Amino acid sequence: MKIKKIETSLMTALLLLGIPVVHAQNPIIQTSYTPDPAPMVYKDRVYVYAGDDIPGFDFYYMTKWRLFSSSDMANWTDHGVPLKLEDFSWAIDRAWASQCIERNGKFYWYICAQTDQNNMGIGVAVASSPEGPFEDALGKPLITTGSWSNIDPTVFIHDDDQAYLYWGNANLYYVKLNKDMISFSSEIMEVPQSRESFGGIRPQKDPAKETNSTDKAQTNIDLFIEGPWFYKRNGNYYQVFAGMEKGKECLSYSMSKSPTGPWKYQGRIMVDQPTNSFTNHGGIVDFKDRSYLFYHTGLLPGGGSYGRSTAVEEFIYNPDGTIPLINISKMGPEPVGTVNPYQRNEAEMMAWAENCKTSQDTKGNVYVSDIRTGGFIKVREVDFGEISPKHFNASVAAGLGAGILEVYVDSIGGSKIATIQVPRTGGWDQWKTLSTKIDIPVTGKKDLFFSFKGENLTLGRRLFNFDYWFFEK
Ligand code: FUB
Repeated sequence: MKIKKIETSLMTALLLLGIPVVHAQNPIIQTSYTPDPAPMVYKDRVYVYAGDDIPGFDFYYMTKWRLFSSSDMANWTDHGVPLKLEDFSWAIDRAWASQCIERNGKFYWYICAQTDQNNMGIGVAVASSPEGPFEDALGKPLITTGSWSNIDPTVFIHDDDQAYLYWGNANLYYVKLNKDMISFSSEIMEVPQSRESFGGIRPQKDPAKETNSTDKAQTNIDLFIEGPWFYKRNGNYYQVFAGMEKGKECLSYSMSKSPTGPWKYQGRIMVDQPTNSFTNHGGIVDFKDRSYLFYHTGLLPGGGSYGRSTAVEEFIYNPDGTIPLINISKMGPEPVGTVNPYQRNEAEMMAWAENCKTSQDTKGNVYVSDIRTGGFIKVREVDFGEISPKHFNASVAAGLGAGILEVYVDSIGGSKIATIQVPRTGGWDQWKTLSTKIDIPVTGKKDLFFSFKGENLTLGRRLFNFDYWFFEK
């Protein structure tokens, strides 16, 4: 952790000196901790429903769920907190892993949380848009069997319209959901586990057949731990799950030719990686004809096992449908789209950010807040076209003056194309759209940097809030 802090302050120093710095894209969100990513492709965007870690605790005490989306896999828009524990009258703690799915224009977000009966339950919230507003569909848990295994729901709608909800920790369960997606008529089924189906068996389940723990450590047997991710692709059904690797979680998977098994263990997907986190939690989707693995690490500065962040890697399936071994990377995937600078773009759409956060007002509007000197936002693949814009506009709010918003292309320390001095606007929620001329013409596709500075005596203090930006020709 110390090394990371040094890296961060070195980066800030380089930026203040105007020296270009190359920034990684993983973890994909830098303004909050975002464990247990659950990607959902809807229309032309990937949505990532995630948890919210609070580093500093020594357990997964989590109170809300966050949402981000992207149309290009490089710039991620923060949609704030569409769901929190208080939205479920029966939930008392542990806002753990979740997944959202669309059916007939409604969005069903399956979550798990600690119930007032002091075990874990699975609930479902419903909305008419992927961004919410969501509300508890039932006013009670959908699954509540008095078990601590009721965590990590994963949902999938089969070609024949039958929806399946799988979940579990140690034991893996499923039900067939009714068409309303908020009830089920089938009994809860437990999926049998064996070496053949999930890589290993737990000693307490079948002690006679299991090796002892020493043998297990030596042979490094895999196990279904938690975090199932169920989907179908090209006639194959997949259960990706958090498995076991030398005392910490890896990502593993099993395949089947039917949605209910039998499952055949296929091996590990992400193993022996310096993730700086005990847990891992995977989700796989195809988007724009490419395949992506979402997972989490504790690699954001200040992070760790209780400060986990979403990361993503592109991969290519083997010809037989099996999944290759995937390593974590700092760079993440290449952009698969561009940003149009001539429309309103949210400031909270970013490929990388430092020394700023995001906040949400009472109407749900998300904006960039807590901006400090040395901070910046990077936006990738902004396509200015063949004719340079003439003006840059930014919607900002400041309770105190003296903030400066500089706009660079290529890198900070590259070409500075615009500068806005941000005055007091009358309050931190009093938005003003400020406009300035472009100093240096800019054309083609560029990475754009918003750099935050302050006049004298502003070091360390809040500079301004930033809601959206656009260029004009
Ligand atoms: O985030 C809390 C729990 O940690 C999740 O429910 C598990 O999958 C593990 O990631």
